[in-house]
Amino acid sequence: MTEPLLRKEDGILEKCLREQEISDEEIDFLMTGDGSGDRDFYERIFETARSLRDKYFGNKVFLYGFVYFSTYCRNNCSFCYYRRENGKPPRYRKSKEEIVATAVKLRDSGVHLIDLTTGEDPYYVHKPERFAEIVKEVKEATGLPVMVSPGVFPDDGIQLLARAGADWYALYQETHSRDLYERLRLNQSYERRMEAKAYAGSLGMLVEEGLLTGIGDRNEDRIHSFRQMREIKASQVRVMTYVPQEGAPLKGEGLQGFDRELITIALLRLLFPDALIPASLDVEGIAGLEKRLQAGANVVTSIIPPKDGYAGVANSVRDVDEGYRTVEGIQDTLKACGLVNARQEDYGEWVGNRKAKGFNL
Ligand code: SAM
Ligand code: MD0
Ligand code: SF4
Repeated sequence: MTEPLLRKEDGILEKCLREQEISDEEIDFLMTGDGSGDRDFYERIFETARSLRDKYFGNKVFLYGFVYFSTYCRNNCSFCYYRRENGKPPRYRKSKEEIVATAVKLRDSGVHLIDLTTGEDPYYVHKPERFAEIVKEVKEATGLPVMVSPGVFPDDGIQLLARAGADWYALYQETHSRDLYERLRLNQSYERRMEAKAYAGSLGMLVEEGLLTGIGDRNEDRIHSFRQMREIKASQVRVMTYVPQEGAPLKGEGLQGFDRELITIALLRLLFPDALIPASLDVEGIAGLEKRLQAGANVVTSIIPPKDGYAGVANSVRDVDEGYRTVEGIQDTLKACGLVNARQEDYGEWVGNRKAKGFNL
């Protein structure tokens, strides 16, 4: 009898399951594949990612309500539909009352967190107390944890957000390779963006870091980013495929069937087994949810109330008014993956425990 051959990836995945560190060369191997073009190769990686997710989260997923309440922006990111120079997107700034009412509606529909997002709108950047007031009222009205995604705020503004009770600061570098960063976030300081999230962490907020793929990023860029994500102690880590936009100059590399994003989601799970990892409805809408969850994600983000005039980012309108980007609209997909909505108290507990571990500091 011949012994079955131990494939190289089996040894690496075994280490991941035991939560032992794997080398950059091994990460690169998992990303590149074994050259056989074998779908099974990736399926084994996804399966390992799912086992690690199950170990920490069981079959429960968290759901994030997305409230993009101002689409004005002072920046000109080359990849973004809402960049200053683009005349195409609808520009709106919702009132505090509208925002609170939307957040309550999202809470009642079953989401676990409210993500309060804006462009870098001078109306808020120069008067951060306005953003802080919204955080306070949304927390009071919903009783849910709140994430803020305001872009780069000045330190005193970040302080106001922390004091108002913001639980999370989301600020995506997109890449940690300077040359790429400079082509994406035009005229924005790399350091200041990193410092802002570190400062938010030092005030007790949890931090979300994120990457874009399909922007000319190579394996080594993403491997470098994984290290940076660890260094800043990000508690939520994401990757999204760049979706080309009308009126945005970045051409990108096409959508590659989203394979690069999926393998990166799985690698994030292998490297950060107990972290939150989003499957965003903003990239491909409901059609792309199942494969992102099957790659190891455990949070569904970009749930948007239909017909209230709120936009997504990478896909500003897709599936929104059709009602697929809702808690109800994703239930069949969750079921197909053997997953269920967590309870609202499960999420509050997770956030509380993560803060108590000093993960943010
Ligand atoms: N204005 C704030 C900022 O830039 O930090 C908050 C907005 S946040 C919702 C914008 C994020 O959406 C970006 O950091 C990027 O990761 C993602 N995004 C924007 N445009 C995209 C696109 N065309 N394709 C994929 N992701 C995109
Ligand atoms: C998402 N459209 O989760 C949202 C957004 C901002 N914190 C999140 C990129 O996909
Ligand atoms: Fe503005 Fe954020 Fe879009 Fe950049 S990604 S243009 S900062 S809304």
